Amino acid sequence: MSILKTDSERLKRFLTEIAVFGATENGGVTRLALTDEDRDARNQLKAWFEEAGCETHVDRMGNMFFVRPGRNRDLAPVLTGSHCDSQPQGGRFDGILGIVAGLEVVCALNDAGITLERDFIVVNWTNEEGSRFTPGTTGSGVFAGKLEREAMYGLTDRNGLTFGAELERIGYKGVEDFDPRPLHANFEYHIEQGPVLERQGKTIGVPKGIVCLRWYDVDIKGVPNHAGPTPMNERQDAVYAFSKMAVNIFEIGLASNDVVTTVGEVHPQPNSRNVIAGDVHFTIDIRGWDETETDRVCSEVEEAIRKNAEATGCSVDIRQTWAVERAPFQPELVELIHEKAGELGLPALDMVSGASHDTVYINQFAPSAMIFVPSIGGRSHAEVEETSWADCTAGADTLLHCILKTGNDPEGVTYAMAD
Ligand code: HGY
Ligand code: MN
Ligand code: MN
Repeated sequence: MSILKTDSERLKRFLTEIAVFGATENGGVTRLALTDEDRDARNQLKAWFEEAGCETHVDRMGNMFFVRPGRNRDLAPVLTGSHCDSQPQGGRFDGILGIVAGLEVVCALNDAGITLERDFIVVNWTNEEGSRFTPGTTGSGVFAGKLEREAMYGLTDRNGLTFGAELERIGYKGVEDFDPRPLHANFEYHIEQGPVLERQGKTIGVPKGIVCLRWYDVDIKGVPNHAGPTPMNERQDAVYAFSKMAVNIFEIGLASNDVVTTVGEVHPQPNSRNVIAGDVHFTIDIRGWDETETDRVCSEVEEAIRKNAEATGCSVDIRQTWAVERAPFQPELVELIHEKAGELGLPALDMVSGASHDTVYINQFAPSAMIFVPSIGGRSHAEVEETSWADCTAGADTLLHCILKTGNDPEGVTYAMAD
């Protein structure tokens, strides 16, 4: 008997049609959390899942749970899902692939007339990216009890709009506390967002976990002055101070064989070509698999910032605004992904996830693992982000078989939490 497969044309249609919401002229998407584009994509997902026979639950963080009923609804459900929001000028696959592949699994099971033993839930987690409202993985973080809902409602974007008001405005501030826990197993399917699978010629990535992460917000204060008459040796130039800090931050990351350091946002004030900047606000993203080395790098970065501020006559305020511990995945589920990829004839590779995902929090209350597929050129968080349709389907087939197995686990089968 041939092995059950997903429908690649239907998956391609889902991905292509959902990419319309926030589409950019260069083939990417800008679908920031809680914008009209996010709302429209959410509405489309809801319509598709309900057409496929799923129940929809929206919790108070706007997390959307699409439930495909199983035979025995008292058993702990199996979960998949990811996020619908994107980066500005982001890619058409990051996050959304995991949700529409979950939809395709629902449809493939429907086509095959299969009712799983357990409920199967596909989730759209709110604000994974953290670009418009910081921190990221807000929906999953509140659900995991690691972020405080009222504090998240108070987050503001650059225009002073709050998370809570925007969630209400788009109509996704749910009133119920839908909570399907305990969960039997969670698989998040996602593009790799790096170069490893493509360089190694592998189709399925099987991360052992997600790196730990530290986010900083830094404010430099210099003295704003005229770009002309002010003598060079009398300047307290916040952009000059920032530039020296940014070089150090990059080089500290370069020197570490595990940790990466990124300055993503830079906001000089008044940002005028003939004014010496008085203020610079910038952000730092630091990640590594080894928590001790990551924290050592954080200390070295903080020290370099202070040293450069002093050397340029500026003051500086350094705040660590987010920290997430490393998420090791459930070894039996990691093994299951390898087993299912093998049955499908798909070459698989053990790796670490350098990108963070909602599973960094889901992993704290459900046995979890992730399925990766290659990013062409290793590019992501950019409009050129691309994964071949064949690889998108290969990952969806792997997800289908992981859900088929765990969704039919009889009562009494359990997976210990990863330690
Ligand atoms: O930043 C991340 O790693 C995720 O893609 N938001
Ligand atoms: Mn993502
Ligand atoms: Mn992302």
